[in-house]
Amino acid sequence: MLEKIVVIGSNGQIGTELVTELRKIYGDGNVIACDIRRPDYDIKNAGPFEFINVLEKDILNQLFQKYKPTQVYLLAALLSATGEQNPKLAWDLNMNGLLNVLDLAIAYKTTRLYWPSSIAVFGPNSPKDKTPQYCIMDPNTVYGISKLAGERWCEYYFQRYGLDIRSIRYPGLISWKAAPGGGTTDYAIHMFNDALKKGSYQSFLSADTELPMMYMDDAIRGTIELMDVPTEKINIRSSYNLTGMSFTPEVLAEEIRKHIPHFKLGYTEYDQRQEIAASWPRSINDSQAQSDWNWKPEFNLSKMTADMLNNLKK
Ligand code: AKB
Repeated sequence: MLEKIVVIGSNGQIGTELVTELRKIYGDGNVIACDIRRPDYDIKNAGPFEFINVLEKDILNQLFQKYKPTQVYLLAALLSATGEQNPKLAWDLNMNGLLNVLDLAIAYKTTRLYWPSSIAVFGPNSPKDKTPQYCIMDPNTVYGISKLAGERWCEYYFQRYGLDIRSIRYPGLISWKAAPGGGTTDYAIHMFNDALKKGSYQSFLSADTELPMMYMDDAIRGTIELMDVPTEKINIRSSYNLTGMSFTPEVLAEEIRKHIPHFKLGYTEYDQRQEIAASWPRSINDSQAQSDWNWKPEFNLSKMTADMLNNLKK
């Protein structure tokens, strides 16, 4: 079947790399990049682009009408740190954006829908180590609340309308191609950039704050793999736990020092992002993804660090 793929939120950290990868697989003309902002990355002329605000349902309807997408990726969202600065907007965008797309996916018989969730669905009373797929979930950020509610809506649309929806609870994503967008785990990316530019970094998370992370190459590969898995193999319609590695700022700095021996790590005064990070898991159990669709990360801390520094240097 000829695929027509719409990616909403294509200019963000994930979208930038996902669109490039999907275009390699399905052809430039079959992947429609959509965002509220003009794209400023290298693929802007490679294929179709549409200005879309996911909250404008009429315009969104015209998009579905025009392309009749077989697959939709909905990436537009406010992340944890930015969400806390504007909780109502975060709820509106993350929740109503999803509901708009869910309805249109039903109306236009979209074959598959991808929507990302996050480790932010876990909260202070969730188990911190090897956090399982199912456990207490009491998120205390508006981002986490919206992702948990979104997961319930996804499962509801699957059960009630048979919509083939697939989702991953991303850990912190590390990448060099596009800037990260207002998350708590972004400190790690800033550390790489500052290590190269200044030889030092002031972390807003404390030395021993351990968080689950993943290199973008693994995240993109995992996402496309999940979308390709036969329907009957998907046992989770809320969102799959997934992880690549876990580390603290101190451990990441040690790894960076193997390449930049003079690198110095300092710490800032109190930052609200410390509280957000403290409410999240230290590590994730992704055994369900391993058994359902053979998930396996390719990047560990040392391979990721070498690749990040190598690419950022260029
Ligand atoms: C964030 O830090 O908000 C995101 C996430 C973990 O979903 N990177």
